Amino acid sequence: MKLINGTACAIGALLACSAAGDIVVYNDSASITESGQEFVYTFNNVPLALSGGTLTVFGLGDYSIVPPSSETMTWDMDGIATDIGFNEEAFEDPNNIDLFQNDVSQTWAVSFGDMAAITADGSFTLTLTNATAVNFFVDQPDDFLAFRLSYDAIPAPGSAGVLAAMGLAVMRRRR
Ligand SMILES: [Ca+2]
Ligand SMILES: [Ca+2]
Ligand SMILES: [Ca+2]
Repeated sequence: MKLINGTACAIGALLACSAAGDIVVYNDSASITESGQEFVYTFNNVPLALSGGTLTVFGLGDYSIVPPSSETMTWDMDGIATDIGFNEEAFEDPNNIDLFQNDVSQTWAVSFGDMAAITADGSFTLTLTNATAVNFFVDQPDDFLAFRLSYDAIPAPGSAGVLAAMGLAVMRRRR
């Protein structure tokens, strides 16, 4: 799903709405299933970044920080930016971690340099991969993993920005 401008600003309480560019937001989510422990999202017609990005990954599942936990999630964008979650800030109560199911939410800042490199070719692929220790449990069908990426994009009339906007318009019409 793709949101632009006003919509993104309205729903993103944490987002600063800049007058300099267009805030673009990409988000999606998927259930954690027996075979679904890797989630690949590719976006095309992506406007060039004018700022660093903010990536939040959140979900519900068999994540833990209890040592020596290996119940982790790795995210990667185009092989350019990557990191591993979730740290103790991602848990509602780091001192009371459930063995099998926890709410998690962690936010990373992606540097301007990385965002510029990632968006330079007009597309990006975000991959979320659960460690093998993150189990699927039949009695936890509501387990999921989701993300939201936002950044300030160059509004470039007469150039790539317009082409990207046209692409978005086409995508929206197809819905
Ligand atoms: Ca566990
Ligand atoms: Ca790219
Ligand atoms: Ca486990």
